[in-house]
Amino acid sequence: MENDTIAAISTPIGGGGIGIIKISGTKAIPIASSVFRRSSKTDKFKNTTPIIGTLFSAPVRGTLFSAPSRGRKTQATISDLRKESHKLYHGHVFDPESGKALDEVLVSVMLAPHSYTREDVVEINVHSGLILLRTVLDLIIRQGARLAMPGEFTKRAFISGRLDLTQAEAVIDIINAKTKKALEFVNAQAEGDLRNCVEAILNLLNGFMVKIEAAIDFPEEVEALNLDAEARIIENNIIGRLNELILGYNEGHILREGIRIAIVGRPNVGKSSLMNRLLKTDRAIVTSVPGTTRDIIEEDFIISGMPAVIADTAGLHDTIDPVETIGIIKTREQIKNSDIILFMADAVSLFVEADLKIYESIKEKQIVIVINKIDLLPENREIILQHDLKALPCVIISALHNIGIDSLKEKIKDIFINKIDYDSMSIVPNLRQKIAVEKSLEKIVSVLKGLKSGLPYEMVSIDLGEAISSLNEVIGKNIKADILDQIFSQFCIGK
Ligand SMILES: Nc1nc2c(ncn2[C@@H]2O[C@H](COP(=O)(O)OP(=O)(O)OP(=O)(O)O)[C@@H](O)[C@H]2O)c(=O)[nH]1
Ligand SMILES: [Mg+2]
Repeated sequence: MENDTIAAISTPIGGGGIGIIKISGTKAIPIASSVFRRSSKTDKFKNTTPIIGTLFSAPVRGTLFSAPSRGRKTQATISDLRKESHKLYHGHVFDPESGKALDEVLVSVMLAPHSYTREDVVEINVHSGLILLRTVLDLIIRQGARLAMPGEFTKRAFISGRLDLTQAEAVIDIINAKTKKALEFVNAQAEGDLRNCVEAILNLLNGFMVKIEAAIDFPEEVEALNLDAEARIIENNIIGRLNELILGYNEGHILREGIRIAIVGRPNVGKSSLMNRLLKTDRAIVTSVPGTTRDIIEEDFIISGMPAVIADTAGLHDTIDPVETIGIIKTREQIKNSDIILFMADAVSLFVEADLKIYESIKEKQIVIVINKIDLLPENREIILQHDLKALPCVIISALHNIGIDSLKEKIKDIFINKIDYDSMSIVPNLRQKIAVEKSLEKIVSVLKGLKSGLPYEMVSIDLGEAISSLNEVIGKNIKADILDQIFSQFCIGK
């Protein structure tokens, strides 16, 4: 385990009452004590005291680069801060080189192993403000701490065994939760629901592995091992549970990450204009030249209170232009990963041969037909769609003149709500976990097939081993270092 001491600003940058600098590691307490002068009278704040109330009910005495005024202050010693875990101390942070106080602060101390990282942790609550926070952080770094990498505190919590990987990942999801329901799921995950489910499955698979290995080592005992009955237990208990987890992802990811919407259609029908209208900004370039958008433009936004990710795409048509061709390949990829396709056409030409070709390639997806440029049609002109398209939800708009945009939002909201079956959702894995569960399921199906077809037990045990190792990956057992780095790099610095 890495044992250098790390530090970071743990609160968001920007205006606010308090900013927190977190330090974790063996040198956390020596570093904190070297820059902290305790108030002699008011050193007994317990961690049950509301921090905001305490910090702001006390008059602010020392401010940035000014000397503290009244009250006796003594530099904290290491043994002072080590006396008791989970205790708050009041005083001032000062620069040991100049002796000048930087701010009036509250310092909380959590001693190993009773902390988030299971190391000694010190949190310095300063008055918020970017310059002050950076100045204090620089000071801490000068005293021997290293700037923490994104997610490094949580990574240490994982490495020390305080959290399993599903719980560590739930931490990032709690921070990023976009809906109340998503927060419920990830809180359940932080409590260990996914880990418990996966561990129960792993217990059964590990037990099965023991029997398969016994069958390899003691062929004369194969009958007594009754592997057929064991295989039936696996088939009846595990396949269904793994499928439920996969379904949980498919339904729940909308709540976690937002519904994924792609605007798709021929060049020049007004896709980028609609994107800009929905985002209420000029995000995408709009021109009258067909083929303006070459790359996918993706943005998060809230649509009728629901989280969404919307993508403007390159117009689909036959082209030999190499740049456009790459854009079209990317559009096809985007379509695959989208929950709703806004299939756009021009009200004047409506759906021509080229549109119908596009339709053939997206018809398996959830489509909303969007007829744009209605302003170019004389009033009361009827719009008649081809047979197949008639059955699809359809909205008539003018992206340019802001007509019909609210109806389109309502339609998307209806689809969003219908897509979510709250009652059937219990555990909602993330994409990484779902992929590992899928791999495991595939291998378990091979195991069962192998047993039925009389495959040698050595071969069956290879598939079973892979099924077990994929599930271990979900909870972070024996996981490769590069995968861990990739997971924790998605965190913000300071968590
Ligand atoms: N009259 C009218 N013109 C529109 C409307 N929406 C877009 N346009 C115009 O149509 C042209 C193309 O618009 P874009 O939004 O760039 O179309 P696009 O589908 O993104 O085009 P590509 O990126 O080339 O695929 C521009 O001149 C827009 O001003 C509309 O509702 N009415
Ligand atoms: Mg465009």
